[in-house]
Amino acid sequence: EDKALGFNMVTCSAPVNIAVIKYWGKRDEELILPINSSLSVTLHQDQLRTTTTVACSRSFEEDRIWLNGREEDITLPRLQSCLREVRRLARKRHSDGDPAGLSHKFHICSVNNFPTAAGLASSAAGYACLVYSLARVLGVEGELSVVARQGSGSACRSMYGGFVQWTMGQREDGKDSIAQQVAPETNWPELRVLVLVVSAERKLVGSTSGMQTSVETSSLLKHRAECVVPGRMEQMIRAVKKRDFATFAELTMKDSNQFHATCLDTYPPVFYLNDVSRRIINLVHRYNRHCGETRVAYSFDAGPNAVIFTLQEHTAEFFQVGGTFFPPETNGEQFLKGLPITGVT
Ligand code: 2P0
Repeated sequence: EDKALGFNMVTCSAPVNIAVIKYWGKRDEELILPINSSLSVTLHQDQLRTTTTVACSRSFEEDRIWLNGREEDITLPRLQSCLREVRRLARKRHSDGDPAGLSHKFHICSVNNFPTAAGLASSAAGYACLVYSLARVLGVEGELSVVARQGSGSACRSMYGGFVQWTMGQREDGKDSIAQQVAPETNWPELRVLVLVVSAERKLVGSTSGMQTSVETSSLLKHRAECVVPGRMEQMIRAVKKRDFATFAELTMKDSNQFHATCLDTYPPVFYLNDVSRRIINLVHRYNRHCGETRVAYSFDAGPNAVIFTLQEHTAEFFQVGGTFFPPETNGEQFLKGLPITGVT
């Protein structure tokens, strides 16, 4: 902070979250209000994360943003929503005193330590980090998941660590569509998350347009939102609190599968899984069957990359079965193709 120059700067980082009960479909595109609640696991800060530096100064002429070193368009409506909402909260908070740099403009630099838009929840970590950094630089505290949600739906869940639910809410203004922690990560220290990078390419159909087409055309999605997810949310929260891995794993895999089924039920259909993804699915089921209990679960988002959930005690064995570890910076496609990943007998 440099008061003379009116210059303030903060750097924050936010991790990616992986949904085990998936968000897919909006009832309000502008406010980003979902058609169903969802639940996720926030990864550890030193895994997949976004780091954002926000500088705010009177000497800046306009708001500007750089993503991974490249300047991007600040007029993007979702970016503008976040800037507007954080400034509004700052005005409310400082109405009685120091305007805390409200006449200032922002320069924002954001970097991911993993491939952007490859279906690895880059927008979740990105918008969570943006909103948190803006709030910090303006001295705003309190409930911020409502603001992060307006950047990207899944971003509201990255505002908290551990196990997080995003309640869909009932209100038209979205004030009750917020994220809350269900249990801290310390509730289940043995849980492990492995990300298998099958492809680091940008996805063909973005989540926003994919889910829009699903809402318009898929009757399975409507059934899922109304009849399946409410019960699954309750079961999942119970499983997390009890550390019941078998139930957690089964619900996680079924929910991932139903999400991809709604993509296939979308017209025209959207394909996110590829042959490698399907081989991983088979491997996990064969492995669990071979063990006589559910030790490993998979989950896939809007891309072919696999997220594996298991417990500490089974991690080493599953690595061995899978053949090797797939670090996020490698090209998993080449890596995986050469592996005997269906070699469980
Ligand atoms: C999720 N996904 O719950 C689900 C599962 C992808 C599959 O949230 O339009 O990038 O920005 O609200 O949050 C991806 O959707 O979409 C997503 P927007 P978002 O994690």
